[in-house]
Amino acid sequence: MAETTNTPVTVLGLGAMGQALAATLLKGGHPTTVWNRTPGKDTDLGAAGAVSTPSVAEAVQAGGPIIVVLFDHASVHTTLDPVVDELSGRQVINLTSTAPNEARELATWAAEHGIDYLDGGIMAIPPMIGQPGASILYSGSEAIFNEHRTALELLAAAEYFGDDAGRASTYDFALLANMYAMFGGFMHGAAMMRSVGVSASAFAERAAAWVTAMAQMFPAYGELIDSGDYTQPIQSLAFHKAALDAINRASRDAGVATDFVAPIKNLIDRQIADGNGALEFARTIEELI
Ligand code: FVH
Repeated sequence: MAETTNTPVTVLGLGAMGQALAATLLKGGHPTTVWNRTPGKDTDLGAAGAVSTPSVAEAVQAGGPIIVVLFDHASVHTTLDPVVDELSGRQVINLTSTAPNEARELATWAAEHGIDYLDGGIMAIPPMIGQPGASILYSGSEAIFNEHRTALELLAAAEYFGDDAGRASTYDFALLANMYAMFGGFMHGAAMMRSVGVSASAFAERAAAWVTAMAQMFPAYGELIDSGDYTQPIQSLAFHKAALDAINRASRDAGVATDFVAPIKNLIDRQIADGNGALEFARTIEELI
């Protein structure tokens, strides 16, 4: 069924993200009903035309898809379990960050109760919602995705990854793991620069440019990893061991703890101990699986 901007939408959860999503749906012309556990987070949305309800049961009566954007997997069950009968035959789009198996559990729970379920991983922070650069990754019910794609695209670029409800979340968490390693590297670098009187702000621009340039290596690493042949290294494990050992010494001299870089050094050291020093650095992935 093709969607119109008149399609009503319910948003459960008015944290920073829920408020951003609801405000964008309202702006896009969707009659929007909102609910939050703690009252008082609906003031701006109410002024913008949202209908705020005191109970989840009333919120879901509004019709249309129900977007859930709560703290975690447990809070989704706490919120939806009491209204499970009212949800039968309805469409739930869960944008709460849940681990892949938690998303799959919710999809199974939904199916057992006659609820159509789409899971989503938000790759954006609240101010990015409705702006270029934001994306939301979906998996689970293709019917929900297709029917409401226009509304979903209002929020962020929308991409569908198949009927395994845990797949979008796997992408989400894989990308977040990438992000946290990158942020950790920045903290370490900024701590080193502080030892020579350079501010983190001054370091930030240079670090961003460097990380952007180095990210160009991902496709080459991807090809190597997929081939499973590490015998023609771009740079060997022995090369990277020398670099990590030097970073360790430099950090120690600067009085900087090595907590962020130690895990990667440990992985390389283990590979070297196994006699793989001449092989490609990307072989470290084989230590993880
Ligand atoms: N904010 C962000 O940058 C990230 C970006 C990527 C995706 N995440 C995920 O989105 C979910 C919601 O995030 P949020 O930013 O809205 O989070 P908070 O502002 O902390 O709001 C949390 C809402 O959850 C409600 N809540 C918490 N526990 C319960 C519960 N047991 N029962 C019912 N509701 C609950 C909370 O209500 P209240 O504390 O105001 O009563 C808020 O509405 C999240 O999964 C992120 O990982 C955002």
